[in-house]
Amino acid sequence: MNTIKAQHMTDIHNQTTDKNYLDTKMVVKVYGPTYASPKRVLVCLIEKEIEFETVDVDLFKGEHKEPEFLKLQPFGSVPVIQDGDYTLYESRAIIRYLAEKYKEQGTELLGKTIEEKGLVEQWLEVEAHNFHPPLYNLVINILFAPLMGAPSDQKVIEESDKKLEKVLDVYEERLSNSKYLAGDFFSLADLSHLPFGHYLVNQTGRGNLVRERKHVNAWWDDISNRPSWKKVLQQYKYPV
Ligand SMILES: N[C@@H](CCC(=O)N[C@@H](CS)C(=O)NCC(=O)O)C(=O)O
Repeated sequence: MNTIKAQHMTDIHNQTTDKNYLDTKMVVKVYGPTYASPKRVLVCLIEKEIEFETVDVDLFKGEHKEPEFLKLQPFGSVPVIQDGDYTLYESRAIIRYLAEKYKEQGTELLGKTIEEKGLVEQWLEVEAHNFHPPLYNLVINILFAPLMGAPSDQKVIEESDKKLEKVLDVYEERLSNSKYLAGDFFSLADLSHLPFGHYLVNQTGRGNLVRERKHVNAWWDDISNRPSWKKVLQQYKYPV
């Protein structure tokens, strides 16, 4: 990771690469900001108004498999965060940690009552286990395989399309009854859909899966137009 470029973000708006400032002030450090899963963490940090800096990790050069990086994340994937001497990986674990640790500031993302919190957790799990896997397969086979000179698996693409459509039918039903997934408030559950939802709508040629479902479409327009997400898109370009 010799090519690491540290960027410090102050109060969302101002970026500086002032090394002295970095040395004196301890802020949350996020590894791999250009990739999708780390963007789950970035948008959460911005919603929570937490100061952070980013460290580039080039997956195409294999930097995530280097010994130095594996000390932080033994499975060799991004994101990882360092909050002082505390290290954490797995993007959904990280956003839960940040939302809880900084619950007094920024957007409330966990829900207020036990029932709300339960629904936030439920839909976070749905995102991870129902929405994400077929979409991840589409992203790998449609976007990344050609980039790496690897063949795309048509069978996987077809199966993933079918699975994702069924998942989105459930979302349509849910979102016809509440503005956001866990209720009438934006939460971690909605936020968690942004990085790969962006690929779905804009990069895979499957925007219609969202657009043709009235309530899913309105929900996507709402969450993807949040200033926090727009800032992430503007400042940390996707590799594809
Ligand atoms: N479950 C992990 C998945 C992270 C993940 O898939 N990261 C991708 C980038 S979006 C990655 O590092 N891929 C390279 C690899 O796993 O070798 C999380 O949510 O943090």
